[in-house]
Amino acid sequence: MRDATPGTIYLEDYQAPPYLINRTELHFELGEEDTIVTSRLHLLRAVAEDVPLQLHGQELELLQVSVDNEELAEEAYQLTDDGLLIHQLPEQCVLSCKTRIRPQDNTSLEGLYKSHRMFCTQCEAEGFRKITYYLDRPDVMSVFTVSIEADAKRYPVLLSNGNLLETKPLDNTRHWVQWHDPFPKPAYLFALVAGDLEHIEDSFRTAGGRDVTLRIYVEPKDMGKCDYAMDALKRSMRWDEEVFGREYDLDIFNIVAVDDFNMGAMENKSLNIFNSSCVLAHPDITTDAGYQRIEAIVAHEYFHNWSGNRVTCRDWFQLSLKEGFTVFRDAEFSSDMGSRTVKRVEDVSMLRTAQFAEDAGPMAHPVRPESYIEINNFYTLTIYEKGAEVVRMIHTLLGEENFRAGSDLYFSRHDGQAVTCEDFVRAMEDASGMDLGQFRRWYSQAGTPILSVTDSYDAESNTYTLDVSQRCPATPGQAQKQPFVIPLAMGLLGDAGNLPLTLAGQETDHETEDNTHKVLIVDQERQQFVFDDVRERPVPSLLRGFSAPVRLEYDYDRSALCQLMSRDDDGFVRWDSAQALALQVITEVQQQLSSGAAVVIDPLLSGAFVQLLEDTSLDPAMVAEMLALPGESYLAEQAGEGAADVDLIHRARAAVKQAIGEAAEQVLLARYQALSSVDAYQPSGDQIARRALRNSCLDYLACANGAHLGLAHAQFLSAGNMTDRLAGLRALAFYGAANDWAQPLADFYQDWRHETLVVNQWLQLQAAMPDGGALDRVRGLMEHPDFDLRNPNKVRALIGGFAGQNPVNFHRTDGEGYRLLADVIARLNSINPQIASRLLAPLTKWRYYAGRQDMMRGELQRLAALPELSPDVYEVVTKSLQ
Ligand code: 0A1
Ligand code: ZN
Repeated sequence: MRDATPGTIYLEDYQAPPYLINRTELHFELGEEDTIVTSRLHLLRAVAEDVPLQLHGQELELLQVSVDNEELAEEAYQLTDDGLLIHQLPEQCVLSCKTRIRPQDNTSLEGLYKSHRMFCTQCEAEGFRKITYYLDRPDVMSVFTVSIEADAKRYPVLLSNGNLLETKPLDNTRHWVQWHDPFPKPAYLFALVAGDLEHIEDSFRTAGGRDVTLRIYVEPKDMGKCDYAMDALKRSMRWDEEVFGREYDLDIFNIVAVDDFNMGAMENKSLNIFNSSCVLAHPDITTDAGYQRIEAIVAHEYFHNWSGNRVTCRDWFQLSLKEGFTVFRDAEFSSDMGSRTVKRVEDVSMLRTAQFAEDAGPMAHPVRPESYIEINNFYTLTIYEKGAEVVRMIHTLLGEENFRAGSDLYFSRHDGQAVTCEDFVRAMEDASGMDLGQFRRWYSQAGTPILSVTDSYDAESNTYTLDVSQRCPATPGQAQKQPFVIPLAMGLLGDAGNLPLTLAGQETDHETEDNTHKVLIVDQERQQFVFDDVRERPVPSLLRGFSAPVRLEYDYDRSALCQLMSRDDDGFVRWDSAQALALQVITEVQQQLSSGAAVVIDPLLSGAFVQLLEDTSLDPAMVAEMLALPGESYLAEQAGEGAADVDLIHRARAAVKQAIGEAAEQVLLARYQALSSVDAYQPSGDQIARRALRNSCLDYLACANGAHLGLAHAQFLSAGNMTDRLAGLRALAFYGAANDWAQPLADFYQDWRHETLVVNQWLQLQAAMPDGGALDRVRGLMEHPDFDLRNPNKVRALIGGFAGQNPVNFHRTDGEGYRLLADVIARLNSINPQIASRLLAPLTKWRYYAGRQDMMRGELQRLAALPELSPDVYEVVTKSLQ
């Protein structure tokens, strides 16, 4: 917490570090009252002139400081607000600091802290400075040797990065271990864990023949929930060898699960630390979505070993260098493990709902930001997901082979270095010979470009013309934008299927297998593409596979959407057309409701959905995705600033859903019955797909007709896995009355109260229920013995669930929803600023909500006026009010 206004840090001010730390030796004496950390930093001055050394440090008590074993007199150093300043150091020396910290009081969960009885660390981005004085910046890479001593009974397991060198009992009740990591790394990848943990063990032989010991450490209560993550880890290791040529580089790889963790997981070198919700799995407690998330996150953290650890970031402005690339890698992995189209649809759906909103809001920033106040606020969907889209576009532009060559060059050229996004792009250019000059604007310009397409057909000359233009709305600090390079993947749909494509002035390439698919390069404000030899007026299939993160504008009529939905070659376009059709129908119903006109729901939509349901040759997972109506927050975003009416959106969407449920009742029932399964639960693609469609049928049925709540109840009672049990409970909770859900919710809690992760799902479901009692229920649950403001998972489930997934109650017209959120943020500001700041997101969208803007702004102003605002909350609140 700082009193002064937090300052802004700029990319253009970057300077290389004046000192290097070749070796770092750390000794930890872990205790219940305090923990003593002794460091020995082998320093080397990197500049000619004698500059003072400014080490970062926060919330540390300095006990002793010495240079080359000589204790420093007090006048030789200076403690500053955020660190330690030392003058007149020799060019090369060993600086030693002894500091005292109190991990048990550290509620920010950054640095060294306690989760239950376990000690653990989270150092990214700047947590290491809460452990000891250090050059806590990613371009200072050092070889770490770490010794830990602790009570042997309480903390039998003592872990850090790299290889275990030695362990010994001490002559009291304590024991001692030493770890050594041969790979130089920045401090943000340091990790330490101490606790009474158990583990499962497996091994993996790398392509090069190295045997790697794999372990997953958990609290004893969680021992039965590690197998799936271990399996996912081995599959990730093999996949990275096969697809990216990346092998693991040490003899040991550890994962530890902790219950108190700010994010999903952390890629510390050879000691990944996971939020328990992202690693522990069992059919009794984990849903299918949970299994898929675990697989993706295990892979993501493992892939960081190369994209992040071996090659790291020069500074935090380059965060997307490791995150965008690694998200691209984990998405490719998940696509290869399951259905590529379904994975793409899930990712795009999230990107368009949440990242587009971020890019249109007050916190919008480029994939490579130019300034920040608090770096923790920049672990965003833009850095991660849009960053991955940028890498995906490079992949599309270069093609598979060149992309792989670029990746190989990047890793070999920069192994052991801390580099920039520019270095990544240059490696891609050098390996492919392609000029990505203009493409670089994706890194520097914020905002979602709008790609506007019109077309014309000339039956005389058999030519079809696409007129394409691009523009990008202003974002904070960037009023004008230059044109982007937008790969526009497309095809043309004719009566009998996709048509062959011949671009005017270009030779037809008869050699290529697929001449019905093209990637047009849009790189100017306006461009025209003329196709020859088009024998009929086609329906354009645009932005196939979501080939660029843009908003596409093309005036499709409903029959064209139905054609694309049922017949286009591209699975993404089929899904997107269903979304567009549903969006048109829901928007029309909104207009009818607000004008008082009779509500007429276009039967074209239910007809198209019936067709989908009747076609048993389709992948059930894809059908489930296509049946999912656009979410309420997506609809609000589509309405535009000042135009989103939450209640109207809710009513219109519900009416459309009900109409579909009624029109498709018979086929919904038939598929619901036919998709039931007696097989033992497996998180396999096939089973997950069947459950997804079956539960989507249940959702429509329960929504359309109270008589079907019995199905939901029966499923809730008889389900043999958490996916089906929760889907039954959710249908009761969303579409039933209190006497339908009160008892099942109470029973669910009784049955699962011993499983924290299930209790969190129980909290989340109750927070998201749209009934009028939601606000009071959430208030009540905040007093529940199982709720804890210090545990980020619980806060995310209950408070995040309410503000993010319950629009009608969060946006209550009396403003009480906003007040509840702001009150929680005010309390969390001093407990855990990172989580407090993340919870602000729904309030930052105040510009969209008709009739609510003043109330939402009012809460932001109330927060802005609080004394001792953390930099995290300060940054988001002030930028949102600008
Ligand atoms: N680098 C991790 C995520 C992570 C980021 C920040 C954290 O604390 C501020 C913690 C974890 C990843 O991408 O998985
Ligand atoms: Zn990551």
